[in-house]
Amino acid sequence: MFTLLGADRSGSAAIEMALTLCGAEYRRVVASSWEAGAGQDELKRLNPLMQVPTLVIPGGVLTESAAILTHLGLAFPLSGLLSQDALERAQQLRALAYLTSNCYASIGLIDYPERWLPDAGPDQLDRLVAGARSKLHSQWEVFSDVFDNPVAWRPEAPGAAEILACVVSQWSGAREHLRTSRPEFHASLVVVDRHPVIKAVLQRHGW
Ligand SMILES: N[C@@H](CCC(=O)N[C@@H](CS)C(=O)NCC(=O)O)C(=O)O
Repeated sequence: MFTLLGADRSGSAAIEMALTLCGAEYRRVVASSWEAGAGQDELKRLNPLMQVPTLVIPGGVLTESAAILTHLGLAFPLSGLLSQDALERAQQLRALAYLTSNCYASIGLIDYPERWLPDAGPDQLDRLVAGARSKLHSQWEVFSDVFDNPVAWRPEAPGAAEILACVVSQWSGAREHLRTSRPEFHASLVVVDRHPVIKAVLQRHGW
């Protein structure tokens, strides 16, 4: 039994998708840094950064989406989250690391610019957000150029990388940007969206 701390329209949606593909039982606890309550106190205890997704696994706590998805892929080899082929899996792990260290990190800057520039005024913060948003969109273009190939990207049979890309691309205008700048990749994300497990979670989150 797993316990997933998360919130609507947050990155915890990707872990819900993954846990469902694993056939794993889990309990959801509504928790986030932006909503006070019992869940937030629990989150603070488990993850000093107070970020979701945070997953309680038998014997420990996991944070960081790439680590959570990799752990689930290894623990549930039949889930299809990670390929059994070493070369394909290497590209999938690269995609997960790319998504979290580039795209997801830019979202943190866009959402909380004051954490990077604590003394800045509103104009400077607006400029930082605009710059981070433009950087995010170029990071998505590079993701499409590098990973949209048959070894790394399987929209018809989504695994960990497709799931995380599906969720992280919901934010900060990424889908709208890709629709015009990388239409084929955008169309492949729509294929991921239509997978029954993914579609159900997207709907539950109001996407
Ligand atoms: N590096 C983390 C980032 C997680 C993250 O930034 N989560 C957001 C929600 S989507 C969050 O909890 N932000 C609240 C905060 O930073 O205060 C991961 O890969 O899972």
